[in-house]
Amino acid sequence: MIPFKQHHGPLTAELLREPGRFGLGQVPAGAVPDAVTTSICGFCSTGCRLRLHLKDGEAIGLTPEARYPVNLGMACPKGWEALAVLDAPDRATVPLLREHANGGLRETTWDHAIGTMVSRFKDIQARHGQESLAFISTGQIPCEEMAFLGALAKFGMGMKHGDGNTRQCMATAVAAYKQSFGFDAPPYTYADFEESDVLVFVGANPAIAHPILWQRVLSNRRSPEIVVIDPRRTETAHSATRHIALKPKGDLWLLYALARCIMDEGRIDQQFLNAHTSGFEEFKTFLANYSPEEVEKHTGLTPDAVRALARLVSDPTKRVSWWWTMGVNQSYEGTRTAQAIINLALMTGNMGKPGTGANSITGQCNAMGSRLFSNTTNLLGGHDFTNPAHREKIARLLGMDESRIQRENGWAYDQIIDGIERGDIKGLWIIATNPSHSWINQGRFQTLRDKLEFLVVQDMYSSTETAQVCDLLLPAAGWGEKEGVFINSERRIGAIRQVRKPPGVALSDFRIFRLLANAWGGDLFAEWTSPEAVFRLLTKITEGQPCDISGISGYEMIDAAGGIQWPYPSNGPDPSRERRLFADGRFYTADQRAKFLFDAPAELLPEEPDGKYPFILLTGRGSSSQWHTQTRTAKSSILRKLSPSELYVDIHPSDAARYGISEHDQVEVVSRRGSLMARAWLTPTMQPGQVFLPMHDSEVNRLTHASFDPHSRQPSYKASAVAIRKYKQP
Ligand SMILES: Nc1nc2c(c(=O)[nH]1)N[C@H]1C(S)=C(S)[C@@H](COP(=O)(O)OP(=O)(O)OC[C@H]3O[C@@H](n4cnc5c(=O)[nH]c(N)nc54)[C@H](O)[C@@H]3O)O[C@H]1N2
Ligand SMILES: Nc1nc2c(c(=O)[nH]1)N[C@H]1C(S)=C(S)[C@@H](COP(=O)(O)OP(=O)(O)OC[C@H]3O[C@@H](n4cnc5c(=O)[nH]c(N)nc54)[C@H](O)[C@@H]3O)O[C@H]1N2
Ligand code: SF4
Ligand SMILES: [Mo]
Repeated sequence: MIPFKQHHGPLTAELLREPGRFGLGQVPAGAVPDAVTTSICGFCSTGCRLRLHLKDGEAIGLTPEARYPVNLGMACPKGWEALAVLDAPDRATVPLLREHANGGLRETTWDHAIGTMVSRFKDIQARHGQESLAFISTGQIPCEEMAFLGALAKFGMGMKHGDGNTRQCMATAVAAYKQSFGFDAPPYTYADFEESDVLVFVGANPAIAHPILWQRVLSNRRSPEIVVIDPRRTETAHSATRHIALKPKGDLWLLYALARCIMDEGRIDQQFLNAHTSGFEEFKTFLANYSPEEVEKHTGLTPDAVRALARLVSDPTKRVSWWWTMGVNQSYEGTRTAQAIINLALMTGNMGKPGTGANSITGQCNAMGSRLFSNTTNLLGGHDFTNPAHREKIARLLGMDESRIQRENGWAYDQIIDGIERGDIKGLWIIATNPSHSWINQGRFQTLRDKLEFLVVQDMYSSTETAQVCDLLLPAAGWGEKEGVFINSERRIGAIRQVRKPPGVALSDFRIFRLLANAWGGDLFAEWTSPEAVFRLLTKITEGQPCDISGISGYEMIDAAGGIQWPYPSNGPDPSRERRLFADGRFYTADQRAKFLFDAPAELLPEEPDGKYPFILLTGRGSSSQWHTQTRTAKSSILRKLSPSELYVDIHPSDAARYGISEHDQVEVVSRRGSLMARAWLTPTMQPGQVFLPMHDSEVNRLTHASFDPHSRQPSYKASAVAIRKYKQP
């Protein structure tokens, strides 16, 4: 059989324009809808709005909304298929409980499930201390639900440690913005894709991962230069005007060399620097050792190529915008890399104006919401657990005693995992994430299962790798079966609606949290009666913060406005439909100046390739129709058709020749931690010495090497040492 691998960029672009090819997105023949409502898509952070066509209150089809300022009538394959993935035989329809360690999961009632969870968790706390419970949350449930979860776990149940899958994803951007700007504040609006003269994508593959944003780039009428900095010649790089094929993790060296060239050639915006930044003089001194010649061995780029790029991104007649995602965030030095991008935007004055900015594109549909409301890294509403005034404010607004709020930050994801290994964490609650597949160096994660006395998983599907090993599965409603708000990459708040009944006795995460809050005891959550009631509470909590949305009265206002970007304070909000931050050059730091932050890059990768493991393994998104661990997208026959039918590994033809590997051969990919089998896909889009695996296969994270950024503690999924060999049947 010849394995199938798509060239998704052009294909997707073609399909986007021909929605007729997606049968399921549309209203089936013969069915006549009697009403329409709207909802933000529940996959990626683009935040496209969909029109749901209803019959008797149930959605029977959908179409992308033409007048929404985000997607302008477009949707990618996942959006079109959003309803199809709800009807799957492995939906979790009833609570499942493992009564005995070696027994199977058995159906039970909600009463028994919730009662058991509460008694097991309380028993663990009584025997091992308050801090022996932890939770792992998500960027994929609405703000109201994640706020409820974070508040219930921390203030209600007294957990100190809780983190989310956003640690795998956005933690670096959060840390970088907080340190540089004083608040986690991506400054842009999507119109900037169309307003730029030069767009630089660093470690980002939007043609695959944010296809509708990529369509916005393609509709830029200013004949922009589009630069893609990525070791691979990705679908995005193919359609860009310039591809900078740097060495993996050569980014920090390259970005410093660019800054050095810009400084040497006197192309800085001194006026902006003087008025709105601090630390530039120190940065100038630091740059002494970063000439393009000095960094060449780390970037793999010629000094001429670096100088030419430096001229392009510092052209004072051009609007230059910088965009980054996981090629930057998922790195052991991601925070400084993101800040090196911020530094370049600042020193060239590309900030706060149309078509500019140092812009992190978010990943999951509500990762931006989790950054403000998950109550994990930040206290609710972008506040700080260690700040007494913040604790007092939140306690007052929630009508509770301040002593319920932890005074210190809890552990990050990897520290929670270490805590399990040490025996400090005995009970774990995982909501809307699938770490047995997605966490780095998964083998280790899986061995920790037995160290937990009680593992609760709350998911839409009972078949996920993590659900399979839990003690209690709480069946959750998914997107389309509940309501709330998401915040997209450009800080736009949009509402999702219930258009389907959850299957069986599955409940929305919101209702599950209510059941738990009641069963746990105390009356902290008496007012948390509905998602919209909680939304109103959250708007109050943000008052006075950079993300102040106290001017938003409720869901109706959001819908009518076409989504609302934060900030939207109650006094004098700017009502424009598209708004960017920092137009006035005032940042959220104490002196209102943006900070130049920098550090010397590491000389070596955390796991350098060597004689035994000579290749660098890159991982990432494989196609527009696959979502992460595939619990959802694998359920649509159309999305399955648009995805590769087998796991493949991209290899440069010269490497394949050296190892006697031919196209479509079975290849073993081996790291110090594990191995897997994949079909060889020989492609010059790879550089020699590097191979690529899509993250959607459950085995890929067996190989990855766990290293972390010291500021953000985000895992470095994109640089592990591996070997490849042609598989020979024994
Ligand atoms: N179809 C689809 N779309 C998605 C998702 C999905 O699962 N499927 N997930 C969503 C989520 S949560 C996220 S976070 C985003 C992720 O969106 P992206 O970050 O765009 O996706 P990735 O493929 O993970 O990584 C981007 C690129 O980083 C490159 N890269 C690897 N190492 C380096 C390096 O050292 N330097 C540089 N400059 N580049 C490097 C990789 O080659 C890859 O092309 O996508 C979102 N959209
Ligand atoms: N090697 C490698 N690994 C990676 C990455 C990489 O680039 N390379 N990327 C990382 C990144 S950026 C991310 S974001 C993570 C993603 O990793 P995960 O978060 O583990 O991936 P998902 O498949 O999105 O998992 C979401 C889970 O929530 C369930 N779910 C969906 N909606 C709901 C809901 O409304 N309620 C409940 N209760 N459950 C729901 C889904 O069924 C699914 O099981 O993967 C990370 N892992
Ligand atoms: S681009 Fe993202 S938000 Fe838009 S339809 Fe696709 S998955 Fe949904
Ligand atoms: Mo992500």
